[in-house]
Amino acid sequence: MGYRVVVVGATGNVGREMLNILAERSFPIDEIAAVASPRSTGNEIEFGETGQMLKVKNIEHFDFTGWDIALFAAGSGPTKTYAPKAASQGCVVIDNSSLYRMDPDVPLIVPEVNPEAIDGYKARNIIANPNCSTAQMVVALKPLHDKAKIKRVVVATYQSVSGAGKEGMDELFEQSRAIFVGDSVEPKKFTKQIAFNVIPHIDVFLDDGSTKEEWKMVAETKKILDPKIKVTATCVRVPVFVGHSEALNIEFENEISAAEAQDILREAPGVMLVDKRENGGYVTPVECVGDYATYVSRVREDSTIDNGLSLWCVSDNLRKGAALNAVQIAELLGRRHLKKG
Ligand code: 11C
Repeated sequence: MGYRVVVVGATGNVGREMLNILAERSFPIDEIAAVASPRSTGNEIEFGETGQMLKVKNIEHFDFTGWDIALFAAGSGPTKTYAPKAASQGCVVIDNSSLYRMDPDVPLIVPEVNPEAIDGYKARNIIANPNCSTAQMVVALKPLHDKAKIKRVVVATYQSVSGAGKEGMDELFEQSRAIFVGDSVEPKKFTKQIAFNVIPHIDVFLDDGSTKEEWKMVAETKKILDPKIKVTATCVRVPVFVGHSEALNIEFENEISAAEAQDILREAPGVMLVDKRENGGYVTPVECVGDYATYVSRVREDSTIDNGLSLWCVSDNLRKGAALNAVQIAELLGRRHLKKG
């Protein structure tokens, strides 16, 4: 016996990956519904590579009664209207938007890091999925924090355009083509040319000069991992289609050598250590696409501070950063709370 599962925002980058990953991981499903905005209603979408075609249903008329789990990848606007509706109709919402992440009555979960926090979901029947750049970072940080207690993290991100949705991917493709054929380049989704360039700006600016993407990495890390950890972030968009990269500098309370960190990371859940200290002995974003792991490379001691390490971390932002983490939350929910069969 399986679950009745709804994917809301099923036609977007993350919604499609949710369907792919549910199918890939053989999530126990009795019935699956693909739901989206009226614009996509009636379109057909494949449920992973199962051959099963799903007719997209209109979110405006969808009744969540009798459905067990809704994976939302719809953005904050539609989520604000439809997530509370689904939750009140008895369907547990796992939401990928930023809307509920900092709500004290909504658990913010990365299953490798804080699985026990899911037990608080009943307050609102909603569970939040973190921002992609936070998810991969905390997977890498957690085992190191357990060993040597992290005091402070300085992170610079190199975030792919798929984080900005299909429009972001189209813009990189179109601008690259335009530059090759000598056409003019018009930024639309991004604030400046993204092809052959980098842009130190993701999400809106805040009063202190940081951006909301940077704030999310600070606030979400505290909620998921440890409120005492200080994080400072610089988030940058780079001309990569899929896969976010991060350069981390970590200051620990206790001593930890690079070799110890490598041994810990080699065994850590969700982490794949690829750290050969030779040409090509590290992972780049194109190599992580379609994978589940958070790859860690370039682990080394930082001799400019006491107990400091630097490392490089790469993951598929549409998978561990979004859809995979949401499906892992659904699996965790099934194991701990919504047992079937
Ligand atoms: C990006 N991290 O790469 C963003 C996308 O809060 O879930 C995800 C935004 C979020 O643009």
